[in-house]
This record gives sequence, structure tokens and C-alpha cells, in this order.
Amino acid sequence: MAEFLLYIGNKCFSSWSLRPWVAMKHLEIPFEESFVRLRTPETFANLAKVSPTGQVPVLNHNGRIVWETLAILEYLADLFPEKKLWPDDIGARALARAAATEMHSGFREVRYRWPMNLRRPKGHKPLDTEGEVQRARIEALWRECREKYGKGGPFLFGHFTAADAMYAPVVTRFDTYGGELAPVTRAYVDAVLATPAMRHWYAEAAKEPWPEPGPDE
Ligand SMILES: N[C@@H](CCC(=O)N[C@@H](CS)C(=O)NCC(=O)O)C(=O)O
Repeated sequence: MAEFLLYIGNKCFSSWSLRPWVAMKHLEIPFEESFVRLRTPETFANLAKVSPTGQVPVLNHNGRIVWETLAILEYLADLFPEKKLWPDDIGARALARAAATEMHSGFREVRYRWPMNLRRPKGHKPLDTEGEVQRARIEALWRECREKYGKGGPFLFGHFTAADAMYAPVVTRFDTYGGELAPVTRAYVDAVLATPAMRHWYAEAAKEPWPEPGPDE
């Protein structure tokens, strides 16, 4: 068995699975992945075999089980300080952690109205008032990170960090449902989507033969 084994769900729509996967791929941390198909009658039982919460992602590191996306990213940051999953500067690091945590616990309307679905044809889908407030907040946050700390590269803090991993599924949602984006937002979305790791994930999502979720979701 590989040193790192990452359990993930369907690449088409498992937004939480994407986050540690894209971080590990982009930062070239070698791992194997194990797939648990979601949204089937067997899913509950299959997840129970590998995940203490019945959810993915889960990282198995030589038998040590780490669950919850942020905990996985923190674990990787501890193991691989040279990968700089968090920015060096303490102000940047505080903002990156706040942004990542805000993502982990928030933006429910955006997540509900704009579910990650990499098979859905692109087309603008308006949000309700609350969703629009959350969408604007995400854009403002991305702008703040980029303006304050993004000079060294195309990502929120210049180089790719855990904050970018946390927002990677949101990037796909802006691309799928957002219609015409503000230039700064478009540039960030395009930078994330252009990474070999994201292109790899999309290519594998496109090959998934399973019907879930419906094309109109
Ligand atoms: N708080 C968890 C959320 C994980 C989560 O909701 N995962 C979804 C897939 S994206 C899941 O496993 N759902 C179980 C199911 O569909 O049966 C985390 O941060 O990792």
C-alpha cells in the first residue's frame, strides 16, 4: 500500500474530495486514491468501512486516519513545511486560515444553489438574495487576498496554498454558473482551472460512467 491513501468520491461532484486531492497533486505529494462511489444504495455501507464520519475525503497515512478536509490540509502542512500550504508571512497566514475556515463553515446558499457538477453545461444561474450576498463576499475575499498578498503569482497568496485548495470547488461553480465574471475574478478562476492538477481532475470526471447527479442539478 502507498504511504498516503486518499479516499475520495465521484470527481464530477464530490467537492470536498477535490480539495485535498488538488492540493496533493499540485504540490506533488505522492499518493494513491481509493474511490467510494457516492449516491448509491451501497454508499453508506462502503463509506462506513473507511471513514469514521461516513464521509469523504479521508486520508490514510500508513494506517493513521485523518478525516475532515481542513484537518487533512493541516496534517499535510505539518508533514511538508517546504510545500508552504500556508503562507510564511503571519498576516497572510492569518488571512489564509480565516478564508479557508470561512469556506469550511459557510457559503451554504452558494453551495446549495450552485452545486459542483463538472458535467453541467456552462450557463448563468442567478442566485437568490442571500446567495448573491455570499457570492459577492467570496469575490471580495478573493480580491482582498490577491491585492494584499497575491503579487508573487496567480493564486490567492501568490503561490498555491491550502486556501486555493479550499476554494477550488467554488472556482468550478463560478465557472459553471457565474456567467460573465469580473476580470479579477475571471483571472483567478482561470488560473486555478489551468493548473495541471485541476485539468487532470476534470479529465477524470469526464470519464466517469455513472449517471449521478442528473444533468440539470
Ligand atoms: N466536513 C466534511 C464534509 C465532507 C462531505 O460532506 N463529504 C461528502 C462528499 S463531497 C460525503 O462524503 N457525503 C456522503 C454521502 O454522499 O453519502 C469535510 O470537511 O471533509
